[in-house]
Amino acid sequence: MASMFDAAKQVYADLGVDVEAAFKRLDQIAVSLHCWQGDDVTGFGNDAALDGGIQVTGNYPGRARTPGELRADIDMVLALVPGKKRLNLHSLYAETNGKKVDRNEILPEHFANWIDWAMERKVGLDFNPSFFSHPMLKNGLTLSSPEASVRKFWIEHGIACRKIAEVFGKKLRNTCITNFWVPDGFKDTPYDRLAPRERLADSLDRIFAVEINPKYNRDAVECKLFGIGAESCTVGSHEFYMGYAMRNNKLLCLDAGHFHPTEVISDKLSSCLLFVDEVLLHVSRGVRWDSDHVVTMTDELKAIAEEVIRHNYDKRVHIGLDYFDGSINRIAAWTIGARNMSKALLMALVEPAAMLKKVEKAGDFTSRLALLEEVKTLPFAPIWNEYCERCNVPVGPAWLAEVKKYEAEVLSKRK
Ligand code: RNT
Ligand code: ZN
Repeated sequence: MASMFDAAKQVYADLGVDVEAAFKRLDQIAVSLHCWQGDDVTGFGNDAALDGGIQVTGNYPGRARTPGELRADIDMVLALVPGKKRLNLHSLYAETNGKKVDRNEILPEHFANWIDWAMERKVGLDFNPSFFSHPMLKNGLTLSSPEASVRKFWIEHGIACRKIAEVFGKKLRNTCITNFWVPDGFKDTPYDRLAPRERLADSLDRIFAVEINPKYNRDAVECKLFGIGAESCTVGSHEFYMGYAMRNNKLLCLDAGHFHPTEVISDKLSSCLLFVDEVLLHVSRGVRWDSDHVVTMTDELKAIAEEVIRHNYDKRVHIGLDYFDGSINRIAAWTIGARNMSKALLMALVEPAAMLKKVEKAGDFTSRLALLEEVKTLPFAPIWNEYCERCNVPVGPAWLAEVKKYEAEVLSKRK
């Protein structure tokens, strides 16, 4: 194995690529694992079915049903994915000890177990208010509802979540990124598209008016093209949030599945980051619609990673995963997507950057195309395997055997 790595390393060195430097840089780039892949976005103590225009399909056995099961499953994923990781929680994952605590009343203490868990593993936490799967989502609207009482409830929820996030950041000494995604939209064509947008902006202003130290928490806003049952107009569209983030100094969240099918977020990064300081990514894979399929090694995934690496956005782009597949082993789904994200970053890190820059600058587009094509068949696998080995995670497909064992010993017993 070592000799294959050494040979591959030399191939890259001949192209001016420092593989050891690539490893070091990758060690510093965190990928935030979305807790909701483990239980089909169900959460705890929540009786409402998943709504808000998102959907999980499949009923593969072994879904995590309790906080303990979910944390055990995430531990499994942490042991299979190389590189730096964070955990992204939704407010749905509060632990209230069987007590009914409504969303506008959740407190940091309801996340005490998660904080302990994160502290022990030295992983940062990210957070999300949950504006769905709740009776106060009325006529498909929350923060943009015409009913003041509905808006008030969700504004309180947003504020409660930011206060929880602040505690995450403070206790873990690691800035939390809180993402606001609001499903609000219309199944059929509205007459007035402006008023709901004015109300959404106003509600967000009220949520963000509460001062939280940015050292502990920073907020992101996520746009969307459409959801199931909200096909004709989404209140929080791309233009809405691009404008909101720019004016209010928020992070812009770009979800790979939230645009027209031929539109890609990789191309948006260099534009958005000219005008907003930081971006949050929801790396996902939409198939025909925002279907949140497991992240695979697509051209777009590679392009997203390339944009981050080529423009040195390591600190300005926060990488999170966002998909939910209940049709296959959920731990495998998590692992495949997370390993692919990390792998795509490493691929981007070992591009012959200096050569590519040089030929492009010289206007030699022939060489640029030739090089970009040659790169595709360089001996990357031994480089990736070496990285996995150094991170103490399984090399190659060996992770799958561990998932199968866990399935036999743990998941299959969950009835
Ligand atoms: C929905 C958004 C949002 C959710 C999660 C669960 O379209 O992508 O990010 O997937 O918050
Ligand atoms: Zn998303």
